[in-house]
Amino acid sequence: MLVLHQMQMSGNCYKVRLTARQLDVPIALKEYPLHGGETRKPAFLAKNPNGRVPMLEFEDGRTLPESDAIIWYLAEGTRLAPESKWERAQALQWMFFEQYSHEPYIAVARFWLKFAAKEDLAKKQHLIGEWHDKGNAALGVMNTHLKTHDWFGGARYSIADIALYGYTHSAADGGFELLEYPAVEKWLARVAAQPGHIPLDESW
Ligand SMILES: N[C@@H](CCC(=O)N[C@@H](CS)C(=O)NCC(=O)O)C(=O)O
Repeated sequence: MLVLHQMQMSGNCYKVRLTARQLDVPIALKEYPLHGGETRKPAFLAKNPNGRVPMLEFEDGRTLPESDAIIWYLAEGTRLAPESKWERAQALQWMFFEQYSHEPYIAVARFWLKFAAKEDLAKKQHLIGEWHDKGNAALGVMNTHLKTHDWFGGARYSIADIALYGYTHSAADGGFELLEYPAVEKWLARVAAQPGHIPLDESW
């Protein structure tokens, strides 16, 4: 069976659980503590030299890190993968956007504001303004797109939506005000209404 090395509260890991659940792909979970540093130890680094989860491990020993690569792999050839060459390129466009312009600010603000110890957050205080400015810029870009489109990867719900949902739905944890982005709020509700949807904290 596939094994997902993960942290339950990570939005990147949630993307993989949500995709697997909606496609009925059986996976087992191996949980790592949020603050344990376990993924930076030699046993894990031998499997993913980048020292991060999520990482999918196959029965033959192959390993695949990076949330968006994993959900792309799981979705290939299924209803969650966009059908046409143009839609697949659009999905990739938004998945790269998520990794470069969205996750580094919205996920990082959430991690430090919700999960870090107060004394550690104090050392990052000077960065919060930049996280919020750039995260709000990303939410604004999404809101503009969603004024004229229902989804991010073409005509229907796909892994591009899952990639962006991972941290957008929990952005309030990082101090973002989603009421300012009404088209994003409506899209969040559409995603949550998809068959087989599970919340981030649902046990496996
Ligand atoms: N670009 C990666 C980011 C992965 C990432 O930042 N993982 C975090 C949890 S969300 C992690 O493993 N943190 C532990 C560490 O950095 O030691 C992805 O999308 O999978």
